[in-house]
Amino acid sequence: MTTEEQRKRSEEQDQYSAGSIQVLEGLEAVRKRPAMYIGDVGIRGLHHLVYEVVDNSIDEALAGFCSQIDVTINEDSSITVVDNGRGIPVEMHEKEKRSALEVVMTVLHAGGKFDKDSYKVSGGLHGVGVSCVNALSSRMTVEVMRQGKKWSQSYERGKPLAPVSQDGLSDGSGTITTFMPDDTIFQTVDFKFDILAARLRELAFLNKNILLTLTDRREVAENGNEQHHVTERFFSERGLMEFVEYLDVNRERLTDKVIYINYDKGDIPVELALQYNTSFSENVHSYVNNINTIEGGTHLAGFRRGLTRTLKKYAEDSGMTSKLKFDINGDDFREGLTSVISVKVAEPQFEGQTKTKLGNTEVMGAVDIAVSNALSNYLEENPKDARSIVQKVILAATARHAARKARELVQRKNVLSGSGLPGKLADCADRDPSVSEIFLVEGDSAGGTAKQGRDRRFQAILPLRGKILNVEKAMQHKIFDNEEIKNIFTALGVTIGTEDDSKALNTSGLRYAKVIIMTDADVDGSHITTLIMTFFFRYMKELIENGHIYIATPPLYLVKKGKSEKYCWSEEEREAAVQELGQGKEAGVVIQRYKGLGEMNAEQLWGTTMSPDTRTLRQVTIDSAAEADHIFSMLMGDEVPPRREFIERHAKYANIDA
Ligand code: 0RA
Repeated sequence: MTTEEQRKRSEEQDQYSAGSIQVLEGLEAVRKRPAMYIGDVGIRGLHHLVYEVVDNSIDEALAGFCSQIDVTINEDSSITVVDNGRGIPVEMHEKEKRSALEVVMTVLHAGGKFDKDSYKVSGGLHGVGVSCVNALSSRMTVEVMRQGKKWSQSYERGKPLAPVSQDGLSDGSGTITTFMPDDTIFQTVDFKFDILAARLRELAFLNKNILLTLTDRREVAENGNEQHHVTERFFSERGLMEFVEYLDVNRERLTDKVIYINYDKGDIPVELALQYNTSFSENVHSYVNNINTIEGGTHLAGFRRGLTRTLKKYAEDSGMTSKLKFDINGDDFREGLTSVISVKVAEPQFEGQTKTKLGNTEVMGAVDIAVSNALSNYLEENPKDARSIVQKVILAATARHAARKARELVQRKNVLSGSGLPGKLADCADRDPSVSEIFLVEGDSAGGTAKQGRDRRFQAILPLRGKILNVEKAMQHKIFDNEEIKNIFTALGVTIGTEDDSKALNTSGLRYAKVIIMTDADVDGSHITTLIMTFFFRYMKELIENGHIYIATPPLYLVKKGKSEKYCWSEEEREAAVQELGQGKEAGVVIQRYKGLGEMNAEQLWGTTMSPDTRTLRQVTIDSAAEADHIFSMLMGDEVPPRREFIERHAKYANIDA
């Protein structure tokens, strides 16, 4: 919805909400078509409910009245959000003839209307109003502490159970919101600690000096003899500067300090932090009113423009680029650059497929000017850093030219050699991508078993030799020189690079709807999966975003007794199988631990891991781009990381064939 439509809609709401019947109809609409309001009714939509409630408290903090927000996943999986703001107003609403609190909770888009002076920044993607959360909750309770008193009201599916009541006295002020998502609406009501933690961490970086906490009461952690609930605290004093440091934990920095720009003199506050590192990828994360603008937009365009022009001018004036035989383009200025840009826009226009692209044209110039001014000052004041940056840019331009040659070679080879498909690929018979799948298999031997076991009509196999290149640490021309990576590109039918954008991806020729990574269920296998996922994340992100990337899950155990066999994917399943087959006695039960795909024969591999009727595939999704970036930089850096755990946590468990 555009802001214009939103305004019209809320005006309509005002006219119609004279009687309570219409008001209830308003929330009925949310229950009838929840996806229209919160995006979807899956795991994403579920977590949006929490963001919505937290956003209101963040607004209160941005208005200067709230310093702490505590989020709790309760034992019964409901959510409680506590803030120490002024408390939602409870006085009589003139027009509505009932408490303002009740109006906020039961009228669509009524949030934030009572205080026209406060700077309300949330909006767009969420910002649908806490009444939507109420509508989609089987029950909800709001408690307000204000002026020494305490008020509360409870609801079921958005309907008040009683008028707002004053229940007692209070010391401080604030708002406590508790809600239980309606399990008749959501596919799952199981909140994920990590997803909420990633968002709260992001909010802490984006809004410095607010303490955010997340507690999980479903779990109890043991600490010596003491038991306590798992709580994580998120607080940032240096905001975006710390955000960039967090994203780059394991990357080697090119300059000592993060460059920080905070420009809030004009109508559009611009905050920006950037740091060059020795890697070769660009990691830019952009936000508008705390919303991650995945598709970019005018703020990002302004940033790029300001950065390119300022650095180019500095490089030319310094004479460092005078001997260069080829041009430097925009890409070169951003290789190895990690940055976060955050703008606050009063009436944001969100466009694009997922409504995460900023459209307001006035923002472009504002960001451009902020970046140019601050960056040229920085370069003048820090000549040593400036030289390092320009040298890095020259290196990037040089590598880009080498990469283009390597890439052209790859593409020419494809055109010349008939089908152009890699020799190692055992392709499927069907040419319809929508029903075809490809398994990327670790090692030639497992590849051989998979070739025997597969259904060749729709399943293709591409064996990969040993460890694949760590793209996080390699230069671009090395990447396109790598045999396994070339094979992945050509087998998938995906091409990369155009004249003006060396990383532009063309997926229109994608030959398989499902790209399935299949590796051993051991530490090495996890490492290889991580390397392949890093490659997809950096070079074929669209395939992840469009739901094409999956991880196969081979079994961990085979429990046998006589002729009876049971495959198991967890310790619990193994225990259960031992009980079942042993019938309490356990005698004669043999447990076989599978470590490698090679330990299974073709038939077993088909039955457990490849057959759409029996397998479980994990779909790879990106819940938080910033968190994924941080994790990949951590995993692929020098320190040995908990990779297995990472994969377990970040690959969504989805039996998509069922
Ligand atoms: C508008 C006005 C005032 C408070 C709030 C909004 C408010 C809303 C939420 C939602 C969650 N927590 C909140 N805290 C405060 C107060 C106006 C006044 O006191 O004069």
